Amino acid sequence: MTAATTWIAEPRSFDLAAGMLVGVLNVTPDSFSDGGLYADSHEAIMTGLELCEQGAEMVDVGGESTRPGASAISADEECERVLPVVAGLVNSGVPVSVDTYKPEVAARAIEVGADAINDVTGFTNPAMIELVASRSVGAIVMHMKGEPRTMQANPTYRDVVQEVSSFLLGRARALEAAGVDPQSIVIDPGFGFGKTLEHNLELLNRLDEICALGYPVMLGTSRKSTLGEVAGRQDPTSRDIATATTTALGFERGARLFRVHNVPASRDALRIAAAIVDPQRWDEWQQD
Ligand code: HH2
Repeated sequence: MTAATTWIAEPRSFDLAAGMLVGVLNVTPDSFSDGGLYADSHEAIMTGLELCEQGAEMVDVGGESTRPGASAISADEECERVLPVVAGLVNSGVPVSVDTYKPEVAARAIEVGADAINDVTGFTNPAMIELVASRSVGAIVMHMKGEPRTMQANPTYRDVVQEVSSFLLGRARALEAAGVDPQSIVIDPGFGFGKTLEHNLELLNRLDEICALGYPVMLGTSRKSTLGEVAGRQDPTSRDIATATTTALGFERGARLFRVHNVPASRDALRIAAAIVDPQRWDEWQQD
């Protein structure tokens, strides 16, 4: 089955044919690569706008780190961090997804205009399913084995691609059964979430199998430790070339959404990959 080439129903629809970059904006004190960067909401909003000027079509705002070992915060605290930024970006015309697994946070983010909810727990909470079913927002369904506090303690799979695929398909079907428009669903293998380096590489290599499930696939490799280990880069901010490489290879294997911290690097990678994979696209760009 070939994956859909648009995401979310009109009028919020995104054309995915040439790929779509989603800029990461973490308003947390402790995210692994961009934690503690913003003194206030205004600064965060300015960064979100810059991500869009650089080529992101959506900004993913997160208020709680999910890095290995991170601990959870309350919904109120998360709302305090996230809502002013979501509202500021929405009011400036920027499409926003909110990275949360908490129904209270998701509901309030939708009230202030969020276009999509990015749930790293894969909508395993029925309240999250109900919420996206009752509003016409996008749903990003991610696979995670375990929970952030313990997920990297020796994760094991019989076949990582099969296990991740069947989880994602099951969650997507559950969303559809609850009334979510299939066109609103994106799936994400959850690079680095309860996976070893070998699992992450295998997921990337066999990404076409996940794309064959028929939903648009998001890739969230940006600056993650597997890339650091393979490329020999300790500092997460030095992993943007490695990230862009996975953007190009991921596009070639069928992924269409890329959640990245550094937009310019992946923007170039995506453009080159799209021009190679789809020469007609390149003809169209030349005529623009
Ligand atoms: N990765 C992170 C957070 N949210 N969402 C999706 N859909 N896919 C991902 O791979 C993904 C995600 C972790 O990265 P980051 O937000 O940069 O760090 P932290 O969790 O420390 O805030």
